Amino acid sequence: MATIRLTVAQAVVRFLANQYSERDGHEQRLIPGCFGIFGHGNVAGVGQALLEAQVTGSADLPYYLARNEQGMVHASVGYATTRNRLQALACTASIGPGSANMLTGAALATTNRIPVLLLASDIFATRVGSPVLQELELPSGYDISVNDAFRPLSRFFDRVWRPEQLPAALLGAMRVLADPAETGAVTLALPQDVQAEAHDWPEELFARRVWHVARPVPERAALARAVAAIRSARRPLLVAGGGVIYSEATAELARFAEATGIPVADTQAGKGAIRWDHPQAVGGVGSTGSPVANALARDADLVIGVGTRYSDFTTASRTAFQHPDVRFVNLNVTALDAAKHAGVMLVADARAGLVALAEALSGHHVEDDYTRSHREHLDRWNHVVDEAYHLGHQPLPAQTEIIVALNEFLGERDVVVQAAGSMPGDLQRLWRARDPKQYHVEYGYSCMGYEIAGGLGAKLADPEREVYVLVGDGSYLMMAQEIVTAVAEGIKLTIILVQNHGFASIGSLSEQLGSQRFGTSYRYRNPKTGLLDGDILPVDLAENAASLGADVLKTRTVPEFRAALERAAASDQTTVVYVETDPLAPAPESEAWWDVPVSEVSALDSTQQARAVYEAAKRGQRPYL
Ligand SMILES: Cc1ncc(C[n+]2csc(CCOP(=O)(O)OP(=O)(O)O)c2C)c(N)n1
Ligand SMILES: [Mg+2]
Repeated sequence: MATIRLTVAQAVVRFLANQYSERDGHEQRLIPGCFGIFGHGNVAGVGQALLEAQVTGSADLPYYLARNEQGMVHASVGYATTRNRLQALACTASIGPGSANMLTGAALATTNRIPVLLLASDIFATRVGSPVLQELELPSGYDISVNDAFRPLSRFFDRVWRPEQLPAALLGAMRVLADPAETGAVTLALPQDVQAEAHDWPEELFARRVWHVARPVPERAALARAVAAIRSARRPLLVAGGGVIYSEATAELARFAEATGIPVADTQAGKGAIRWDHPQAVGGVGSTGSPVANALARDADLVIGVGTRYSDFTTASRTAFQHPDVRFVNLNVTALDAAKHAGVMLVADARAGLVALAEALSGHHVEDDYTRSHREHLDRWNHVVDEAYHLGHQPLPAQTEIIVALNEFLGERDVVVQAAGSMPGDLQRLWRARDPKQYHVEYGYSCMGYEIAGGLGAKLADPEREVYVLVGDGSYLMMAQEIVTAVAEGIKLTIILVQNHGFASIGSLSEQLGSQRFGTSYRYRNPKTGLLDGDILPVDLAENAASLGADVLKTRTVPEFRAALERAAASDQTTVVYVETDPLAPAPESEAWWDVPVSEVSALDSTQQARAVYEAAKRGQRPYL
């Protein structure tokens, strides 16, 4: 057996450079690059291996230096989301806090079912010098390190204590990354001494390897059950989730909707699965959805979930579907999701499943009355949205006007990126998506700080598209540092920084729940009230962005904002368009609920009143058994 002598880290790099994924006959690199931040634990292991690969040309694994480890995992998720999970990036971090900083990113990736390979550096396998700097020393076991915290967050976790374990660990990691049902964060914990240790590897380890990304087809009996349920439904509603987009099943979804007349609502991850102006599209469903989709959901006797995990936002905390006999048919590549709400399980790839359903339902069409009723409702809603588009709110614009101006400005293939705050709700209600990859809102984990980093990854994955990041001031303050990475790498982002001096989202939620906007604005502490309701702080986030190397355009009105978008589009530099908005401006309602428990006993009137409202809403919650 021919062997090659390399360190463990050199072997990892060479192996990763030779992995490919394939779906529908198209091949691409499975791991086309690596983000990283070096420290002890990876600087002389994986870091040396990446350097050697670049200098000698022995392996092709481009390296991107990030500014925060959480940010680099977000960027990788942005990348893999854009590539429909066919490609993922690796992330290398130093031991202790460097790797621990990736934990939030791991949770985000796994929650959203997006692949990312985390190369977490670990304490010495030999333990000769223990405890090393940044080692968590637990009296209960010396083989536990901070990296064990990745176990519940990873779809695959392995710690390579010895070089001999590496080949199996690498193959296991690739299998999970490329499996649409299992994918998420994959963590390989690499002890710092093992990374630098040499070993004789079989040459075959580095052969070009292609991982087939499967499109499982539905079982015939399951298909028959699903078809029977759909044929017998009078008021079916299809809920399109992110799985439709990842599976590239949007054309098949449109055909299915046209052939059957079944209306299609979308989720946050699924927006763009159907064009907003498709005759069967009824907008977002759930807590932040459109009243049209929510009215249809309320009366639906059958919900056909395709590629959705039915988060509480989608089901309005299990109040969205109120028909006494509502049933579910769930087409999903993941059995976990297909089984939800005691649904008829159709475990399959979204595209393969939709094709099979369309074929088996040939000639079937919902009654004309049903189609007519939702069309009228939709026309009324589109009128409401048009009005929200041009509110003319004074003196500061409403956030909805900014979103809408952006929506109107964006080209068909341009991308909007968001994650947390009040914007995902406004976006789900108002955004008119014209391309499956236009709406990039991370709302599985809804992580403040994803926006800029995720946008960086999205742009890296598809440089031909213009990427517009919408970020609130709170989220900007949590994680703006990847602007520096964008500037250094010459990756152009247009970042719209929406300043409203705190948490418009949680502020309004707090008020609604009787907590009086407590602790949700970024203001001076007021000596009179003892609360953070004093003057506005002397904080200039526009200057902050400029200090990170971005071009900055400050705007105060919608026309100024539009002009700034024009200038940003004409530039090839990362540009921050700064805009102040009124956090109290009105926005159209979803007419749907979200379950956030209110204190059962309280000395505050506001809380008692909110509790009464909460208890009434809670009675509408259904188990869907
Ligand atoms: C990392 C993280 N911490 C806390 C939260 C809870 N949270 C959701 S939205 C929000 C406020 C967001 O503020 P900002 O970005 O300014 O957006 P706005 O609400 O003003 O639109 C908070 C604290 C979260 N989603 N993510
Ligand atoms: Mg804010």
